Amino acid sequence: MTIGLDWKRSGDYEDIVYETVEGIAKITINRPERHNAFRPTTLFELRDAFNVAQEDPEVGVIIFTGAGDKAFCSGGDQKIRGDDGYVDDKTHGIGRLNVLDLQVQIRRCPKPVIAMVAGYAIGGGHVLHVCCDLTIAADNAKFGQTGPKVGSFDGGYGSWLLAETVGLKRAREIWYLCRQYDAETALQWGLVNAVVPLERLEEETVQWARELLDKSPLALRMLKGALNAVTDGAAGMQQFAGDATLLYYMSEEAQEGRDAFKEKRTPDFSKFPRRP
Ligand code: S0N
Repeated sequence: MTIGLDWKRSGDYEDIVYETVEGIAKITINRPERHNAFRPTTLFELRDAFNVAQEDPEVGVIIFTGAGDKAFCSGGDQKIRGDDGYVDDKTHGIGRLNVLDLQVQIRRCPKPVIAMVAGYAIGGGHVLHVCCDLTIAADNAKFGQTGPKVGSFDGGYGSWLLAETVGLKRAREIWYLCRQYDAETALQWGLVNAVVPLERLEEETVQWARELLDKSPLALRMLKGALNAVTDGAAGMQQFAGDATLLYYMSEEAQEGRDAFKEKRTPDFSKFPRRP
């Protein structure tokens, strides 16, 4: 499944692997013995790794995946689920539902995030791929929700972003019936962008990443913000407005205001057009 790229590993993580090559960051959940189910520690580390990738000016695209070819992620680790969320040695005995923070972080990351899915993307793991910008699936991928079977549900992105992606009727079917869907069905439903043989999964995903790296990073940033803003309401508009301010800061017109303040003079905006 891996191709001959010289991935450089960094970070001191227990549950995940962080690697970079040629402007691409790859973040891998590394708990194959539990089909890459996440526990609070996994999510703390994922949040850190996504932050590292976002802050690294060399990184233009993030690939999010799971170790091995059996699962992308099987959701919350049911074996450490307590009575008020998930508990491990990093949670001070308090149950956590901290996958929600990661979902928001993926949405707000201004760089494209590609889910690279081999095997199961199930439960909270399915929601994570839905939150990613693009999904490339191996031909062995299986998709589905399990909430009503195992006593959980995701009424946030897991519900309405899924409905936006595949339509309301199909989102209801996926959640209510807890069936599993193969990669071809997911492709037909618009749940994934491409399906490739398992042995070509990383090669294809890296190819998509390289194509993204050839594009204007600011245009991609604005498009991601625009496409998310409709679903994310005020929070999405706040991010999009922040990006508009960033673009304005980069203009001579805004810089005239800054320079005039620093030079203790009246700003001269007369040379800037009053655009129709
Ligand atoms: C994926 C399934 C269908 C694969 O079946 P298969 O191929 O028969 O393999 P298994 O033998 O079942 O699995 C192999 C080993 O992996 C362990 N394992 C698999 N999944 C999990 C898991 N989620 N947690 C812990 N362990 C897991 C198996 O137990 C087995 O190991 P051994 O043999 O040692 O026991 C099948 O495995 C399956 O159905 N898995 C469970 C899928 C599931 O129900 N996931 C949880 C769904 N719920 C969530 O994700 C919570 C939602 C959520 O995160 C959330 C939403 C909104 C707000 C907050 C939250 C939050 O919780 O934070």
